[in-house]
Amino acid sequence: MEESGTRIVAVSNRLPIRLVHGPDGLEIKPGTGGLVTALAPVFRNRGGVWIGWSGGTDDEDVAGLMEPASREAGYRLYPVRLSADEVGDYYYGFSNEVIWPLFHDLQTRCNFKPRYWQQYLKVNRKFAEITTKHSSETDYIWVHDYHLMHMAQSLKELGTERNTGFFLHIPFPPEDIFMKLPWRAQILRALLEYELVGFQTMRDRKNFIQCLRHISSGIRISGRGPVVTVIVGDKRVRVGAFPISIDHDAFARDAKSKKVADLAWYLHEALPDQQVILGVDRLDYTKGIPERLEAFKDALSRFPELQGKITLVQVVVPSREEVSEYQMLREELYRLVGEINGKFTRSGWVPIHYLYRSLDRSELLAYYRLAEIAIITPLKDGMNLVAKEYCACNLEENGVLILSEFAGAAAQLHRGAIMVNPYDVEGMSNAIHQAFHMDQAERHNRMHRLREIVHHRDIFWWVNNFLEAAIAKDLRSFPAVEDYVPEIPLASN
Ligand code: ADQ
Repeated sequence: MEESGTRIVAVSNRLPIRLVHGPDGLEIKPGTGGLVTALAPVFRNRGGVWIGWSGGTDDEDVAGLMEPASREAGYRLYPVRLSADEVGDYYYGFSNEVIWPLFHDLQTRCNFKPRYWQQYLKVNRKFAEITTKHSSETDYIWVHDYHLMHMAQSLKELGTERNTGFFLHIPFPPEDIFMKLPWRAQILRALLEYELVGFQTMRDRKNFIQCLRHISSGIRISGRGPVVTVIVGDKRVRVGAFPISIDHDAFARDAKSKKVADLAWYLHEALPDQQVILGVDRLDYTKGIPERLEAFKDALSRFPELQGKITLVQVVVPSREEVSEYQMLREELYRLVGEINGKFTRSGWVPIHYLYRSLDRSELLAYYRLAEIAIITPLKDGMNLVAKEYCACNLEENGVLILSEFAGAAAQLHRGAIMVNPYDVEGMSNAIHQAFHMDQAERHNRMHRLREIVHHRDIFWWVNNFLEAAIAKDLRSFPAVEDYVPEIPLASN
């Protein structure tokens, strides 16, 4: 690959922006998240490109808004326009009713409609066409997540020669679950069309390689360590584990700000003489929220000394609300919170404070800072960034992290956290009791260890690792800009 001219072309289902209906019509607002923060400096210096769906349907004309947005961002944004049918069958259908539940080991929630698969292929091809149009042979095409597993193959079908890499943000399931997928062989073969396939953990990488043995008896593995080469017939594909992370320093710095510190103090003042136990999740059945509420109820019953002394602050961010399963989960959570609060509330103490909304960054960081305990218990999760964000913001190093064994983050954080099985209600309830009584010395030892890991293995480490495996380059090849702001400042802001 030509060294001096390499641009990175990121391709993901969604562009790093949000469309909002303002008083003057449709407006573009910046997206947030670790990926944008990490990739933006690379793009601004090397003229990178980001391709993705804007979030609207094609009756909304977003193309005109992209020009000023790209100018401001310092890199190009190209929208993929999707029709309402495509959004229905490719996004809500195949991506979220087939791959999402299956890859989180919840196969009974899958809806294997053949129509979804056809639309998935069609939309992956559409992404490939737009990528072909807006990239050249010297570019590196970095494709993100389960919506676009077929894209490298679509590029080849179009005759487009590109160096391509793929990163899966969600888990890769064990073979006995993956093999339920009617299109299992097509998906595996499509993934082998990438030059590099990245997973969150070694467990995911192992599952993928085991599944490959089903489509080819003669696969060979060459190399050792987190990135190996898999040889299947005449194909050689690099396959690696790259645990994603956060911009640790930005979280720690912002958590230290006066605004966050004041807010944290103010919020905790309203809960005097209590330990706050914090849960923060997107509304999703994979996050294990009902099981966690049951565990909290069990802890209040079996360990009555906790009553009046501990408050669960559960933040749930609305997500995929158009889908009936998510509406049912929302109702179930309201019912459970009502039941527990109805049973235990007494004058001056409400056991669960339930926040069903998106928080702004200061408010989220204030909750991270003030909570004595964080409880993060997904049934399965690719990584779980909330766990890392909590540690980064725990400046006093006196918080306790209760973490599910089935979060990808467990592979890195298991030594400092209290590990739990999210299906084991009594086990989680015991963990709450243990965290509540943990002395300061043990809290400090554990949290110090956790923060070291999150500090050293941050989002820049992750981008470096992936790029080194992909194109033998790291972020130093893309010089930093003085005025870099870790958000896309868009004209319409
Ligand atoms: P998610 O399933 O979305 O991501 P997670 O990793 O926890 O899960 O990220 C959630 C993000 O939302 C966090 O960065 C958090 O700060 C933010 N957030 C949470 N609550 C919020 C609130 N109330 N207001 C505002 N923001 C809030 C998928 C995979 C994960 C994987 C990531 C990254 O499912 O397993 O870790 O991608 O690869």
